[in-house]
Amino acid sequence: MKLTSVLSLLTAVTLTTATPIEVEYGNETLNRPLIHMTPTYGWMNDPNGLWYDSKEELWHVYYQYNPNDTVWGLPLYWGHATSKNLTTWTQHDVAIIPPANDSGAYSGSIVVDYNNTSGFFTESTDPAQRAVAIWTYNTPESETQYVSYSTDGGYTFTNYDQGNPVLDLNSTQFRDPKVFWHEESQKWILTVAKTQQFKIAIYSSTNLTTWTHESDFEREGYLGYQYECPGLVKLPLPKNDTTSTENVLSYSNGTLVSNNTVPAETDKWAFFISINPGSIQGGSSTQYFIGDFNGTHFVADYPNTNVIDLGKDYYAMQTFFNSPDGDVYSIGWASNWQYSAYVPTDPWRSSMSLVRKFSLEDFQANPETRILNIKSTPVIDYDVFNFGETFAYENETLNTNNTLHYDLAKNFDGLVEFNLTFTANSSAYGNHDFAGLDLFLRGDMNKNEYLRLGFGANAAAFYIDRGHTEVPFVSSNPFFTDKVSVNNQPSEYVTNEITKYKVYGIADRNILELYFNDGSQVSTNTYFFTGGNFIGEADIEVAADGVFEIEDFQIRQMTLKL
Ligand SMILES: *[C@@H]1O[C@H](CO)[C@@H](O)[C@H](O)[C@H]1NC(C)=O
Ligand SMILES: *[C@@H]1O[C@H](CO)[C@@H](O)[C@H](O)[C@H]1NC(C)=O
Ligand SMILES: *[C@@H]1O[C@H](CO)[C@@H](O)[C@H](O)[C@H]1NC(C)=O
Ligand SMILES: *[C@@H]1O[C@H](CO)[C@@H](O)[C@H](O)[C@H]1NC(C)=O
Ligand SMILES: *[C@@H]1O[C@H](CO)[C@@H](O)[C@H](O)[C@H]1NC(C)=O
Ligand SMILES: *[C@@H]1O[C@H](CO)[C@@H](O)[C@H](O)[C@H]1NC(C)=O
Ligand SMILES: *[C@@H]1O[C@H](CO)[C@@H](O)[C@H](O)[C@H]1NC(C)=O
Ligand SMILES: *[C@@H]1O[C@H](CO)[C@@H](O)[C@H](O)[C@H]1NC(C)=O
Ligand SMILES: *[C@@H]1O[C@H](CO)[C@@H](O)[C@H](O)[C@H]1NC(C)=O
Ligand SMILES: *[C@@H]1O[C@H](CO)[C@@H](O)[C@H](O)[C@H]1NC(C)=O
Ligand SMILES: *[C@@H]1O[C@H](CO)[C@@H](O)[C@H](O)[C@H]1NC(C)=O
Ligand SMILES: CC(=O)N[C@H]1CO[C@H](CO)[C@@H](O)[C@@H]1O
Repeated sequence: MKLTSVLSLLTAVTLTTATPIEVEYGNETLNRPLIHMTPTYGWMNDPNGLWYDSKEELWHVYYQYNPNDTVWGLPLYWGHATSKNLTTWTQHDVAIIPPANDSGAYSGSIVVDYNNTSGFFTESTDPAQRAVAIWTYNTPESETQYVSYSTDGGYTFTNYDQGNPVLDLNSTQFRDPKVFWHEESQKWILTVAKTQQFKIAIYSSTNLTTWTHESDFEREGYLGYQYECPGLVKLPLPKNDTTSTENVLSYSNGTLVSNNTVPAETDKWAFFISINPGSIQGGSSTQYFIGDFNGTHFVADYPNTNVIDLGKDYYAMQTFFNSPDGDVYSIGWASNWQYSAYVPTDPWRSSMSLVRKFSLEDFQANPETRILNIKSTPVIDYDVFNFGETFAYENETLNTNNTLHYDLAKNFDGLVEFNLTFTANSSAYGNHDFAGLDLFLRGDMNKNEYLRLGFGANAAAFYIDRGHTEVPFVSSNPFFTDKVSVNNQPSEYVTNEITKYKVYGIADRNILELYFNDGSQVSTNTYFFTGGNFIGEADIEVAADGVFEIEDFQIRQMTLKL
């Protein structure tokens, strides 16, 4: 068919008025997550400036914040929250204020300048509280890097007016500086995105104000439309046997070696880059590379892209500066730019993920190949909760005629966690069967609203179906993917036919985090039920006989102690 005839066909179509996508508010304030940080009101996106104050033993989280609307807009501030326990959060006044109403204090990071390398501090500021923020000043003309410092433990900041901007490339696409202290070279290292050149520039400094360009990490992995929010962290390599220091696995050039004839590496560097739009999942996500950093250059061991969270709602991940013992803790923004402006919450929009601790593990990617993988462990302080009854089930083969039903609706507040360990027997189903194991988490007031989670043995994948709800946004927004899946590796190959899987899940009113095989893979997805319709029932069903054995299932409600 010629182009002209296509055009004439198109013009023949009668146009009708499109149905607008509407945001309908009901009882949404009832659905504010309990332990996923949200602003009290207004719009929130990227986490910024994560740091730990070792004097006050207090964790600080800042974030991209528009207090004047529930959608992104200028002026854009740094909102601020703190936590003692990384589980419940206290909101504070805005910390960084953009100098003009048509400008933004865009994403950036905070370091603790113990040694006063910047000269910003006097003896009156405790070394553990010498917080220096490096952030992007966005104006209609340019994006440049600004420095501000705090002498009151991170609540208010003073701009370094004599020296700002500290980096200016006369560019409108130059942002998201993340700074850390590189002990080996005794220098500050800054990674920053030249977003639309697909480059992460690496700079070094001795005083946080004069920066020397060292290298660019460019065009690696998945590109999408642009690179944002870089981050470089050191992680110790896993030990072969946690009970013995003798059996440390040896790695050489990123490859596991089974003898000690080559010097063992003790750690690796992970380089994080966020992509938006155009990520693998659609919209926004965060990828990473594992390799080495020598103070000037990062070199990846392998060119493959790894995705830190396989769900639809995890972006702009950052790590904390100065966490105890050098452990790596992170937070991601639990939304997706494809639909973040429309999600039905009010008077606030968006939550953060739970804090996660990262570690490297030797991961069985498939039966032939092991790779280094970042394992994510949720950080939850269980002292802050009261618990409902735990429903448990052990070592039973599930058949099509024995559905498990749990009535959880006692003491419920919309926060539920579960653990499920099961095996699947590949000799017990045929190619025509859909060998599925379903976990339904149903609303208590309206059981037609539910999450359907489960494992499809034929596809060796875990599915998440968040589409069964009466909230109009879920059915009307074409980007709010109702079904998401994770290519699910077994935690153990029990026999040739039998494989074992583990999943831990935590559902917090409108956000579900799933950790597979103790955190080898993670999937974070928001979901929306009618206000107040909190999860009150769970069912497990299977679609094929003799395939699945539940080795362990536990589920319980949690409420916050007052
Ligand atoms: C958790 O930390 C917050 C401060 O961020 C505090 O208000 C709360 O009492 C703590 N909860 C518990 C149970 O320790
Ligand atoms: C502070 O100075 C000490 C001693 O010179 C050095 O070991 C340490 O790495 C420095 N730390 C920072 C964050 O500057
Ligand atoms: C900055 O960039 C703009 C737009 O590309 C250009 O017109 C201007 O000359 C540049 N200014 C400098 C100082 O390089
Ligand atoms: C920061 O360090 C650079 C290079 O050593 C130096 O030229 C500059 O004057 C220093 N800045 C301040 C404010 O001390
Ligand atoms: C490390 O491995 C990569 C990929 O196999 C190879 O290209 C590179 O030459 C190796 N480097 C060293 C120092 O052995
Ligand atoms: C790990 O340790 C076990 C003994 O605990 C040993 O048999 C095995 O070879 C080690 N694996 C590697 C890769 O070093
Ligand atoms: C030990 O590992 C190195 C690197 O993989 C390899 O070249 C060497 O042949 C191995 N030696 C033995 C005795 O297996
Ligand atoms: C760091 O690595 C780069 C790339 O491999 C190399 O060119 C550079 O010389 C190294 N620098 C140091 C200080 O080792
Ligand atoms: C269930 O099976 C697991 C794995 O075979 C075993 O470790 C556990 O003791 C069993 N539990 C019960 C109650 O039989
Ligand atoms: C269904 O349940 C009955 C009674 O408990 C049992 O005898 C039968 O074996 C079950 N069916 C299958 C396929 O296991
Ligand atoms: C709002 O929540 C209350 C209490 O849970 C419930 O009775 C009411 O039906 C809800 N209203 C709407 C519009 O969902
Ligand atoms: C332009 C505008 O409305 N700015 C307001 C945004 O919110 C902050 C904090 O409440 C106000 O101080 C600004 O005036």
